[in-house]
Amino acid sequence: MMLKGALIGAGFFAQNQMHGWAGIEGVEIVAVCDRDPARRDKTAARFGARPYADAAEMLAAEALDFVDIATTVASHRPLVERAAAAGVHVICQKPFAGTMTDARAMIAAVDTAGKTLMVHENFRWQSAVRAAIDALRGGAIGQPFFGRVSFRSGYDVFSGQPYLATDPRFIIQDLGIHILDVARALFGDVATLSATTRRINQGIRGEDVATMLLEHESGVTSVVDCSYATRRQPETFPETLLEIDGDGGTLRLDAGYRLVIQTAGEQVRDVAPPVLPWAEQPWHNIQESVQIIQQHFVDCLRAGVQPETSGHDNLKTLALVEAAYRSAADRTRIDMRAAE
Ligand code: NAD
Ligand code: 89V
Repeated sequence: MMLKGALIGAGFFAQNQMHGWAGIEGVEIVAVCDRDPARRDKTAARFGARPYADAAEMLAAEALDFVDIATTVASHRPLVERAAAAGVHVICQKPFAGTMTDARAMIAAVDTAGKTLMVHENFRWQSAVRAAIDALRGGAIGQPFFGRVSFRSGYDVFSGQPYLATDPRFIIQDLGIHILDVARALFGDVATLSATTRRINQGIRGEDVATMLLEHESGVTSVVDCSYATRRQPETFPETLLEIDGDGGTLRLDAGYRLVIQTAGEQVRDVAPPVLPWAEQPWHNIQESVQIIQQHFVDCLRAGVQPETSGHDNLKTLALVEAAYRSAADRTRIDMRAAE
């Protein structure tokens, strides 16, 4: 059966989501909603969907199976609650919520409606990152005991996403959230977290460097380090680099999408993502993961199972974000069992 969806928020990143949907069998995006007339009309015309200025009007007029919310965080709660009241499944972009209270309210609304809620937390679905996750889960280096999950760049993200320069919170809320989620996908849930933050670029409002130390319930200690103030060659945006030690060997995801596994011998794999026909370097890595997470959502709906990054799951990633800001401000180590 064809699934009918609608996009809410037709801005910078949503174009990738529309391209992604166009490549997924059995899904049709029939409507596009944005308050900005130029954005909604352009996106609707480009992808052959009906344009709407108002989400409530669209939900009343269209017979939808799901909505894909691609607005920034401030509008997520009213939009998710409205979609839940209309009885449709929901995908919502990260950061899912600005507070744990908002996150819990959205989860409860969709649960009450008996529908599925997935947070568009796509970094763990990047094919290179997924190759590392699969190798680790498959026991390639035995039991891991140390991990570094690292994203360091000097790329100008502000021209495409100007709000990143003016929001009071920057790198942990926007990017660290992905990297913390990858650490959870690799090493499991977190027992304690401590963090430091810095602002190197004085032209922005929030922090652009964050270094976090995580003790996982599995016994792994990981360092999650993020920077948009790192000028180096090669510029690795938007690659997440990994360094993992296990009792049977080491695994690295190196710059240039090189997966290196050293045990008795060495195995080197090129895990570079394809550049999809609509994608462009260097964003192709993220763009491919959009289509992969969308396919995961559709597969889960059809199978009647929860997506990996369901609302409930994402609460744990959001709690790490909150804990990192608190730890950096108070210079304390946060016990996550008390923080969720
Ligand atoms: P944007 O500002 O370019 O686009 C958001 C659009 O939503 C705007 O056109 C705005 O008019 C519209 N909008 C806002 N409230 C609305 C409402 N109530 N009803 C209808 N339309 C509304 O933002 P962006 O850069 O595209 O980012 C959107 C989200 O995507 C952010 O949460 C961002 O963090 C996330 N993002 C995710 C990734 C990723 O890889 N997962 C990458 C980039 C951005
Ligand atoms: O993926 C994201 O959420 C983007 C960026 C890579 C720029 O941080 O906002």
